[in-house]
Amino acid sequence: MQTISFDVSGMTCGGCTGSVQRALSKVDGVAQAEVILQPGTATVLFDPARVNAAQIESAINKLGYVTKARPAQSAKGQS
Ligand SMILES: [Cu+2]
Repeated sequence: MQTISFDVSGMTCGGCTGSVQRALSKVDGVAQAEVILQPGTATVLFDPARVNAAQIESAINKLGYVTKARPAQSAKGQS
């Protein structure tokens, strides 16, 4: 399992985070997804043998949000 964090922009309320989270958890190979409204991040635990970062990213893009994977491997988004 691998963790990746994405910056997600365009989310404005809890409905947005909820739909991103639902979409991510439907992606085959994603074990867990945590979406935070402020500052707009999605942290995804996934199986790299079944899905890659680009596929996860496109699942977010399909909802209309702009996203970019963070280069850092470890998730430490709780400033
Ligand atoms: Cu919203």
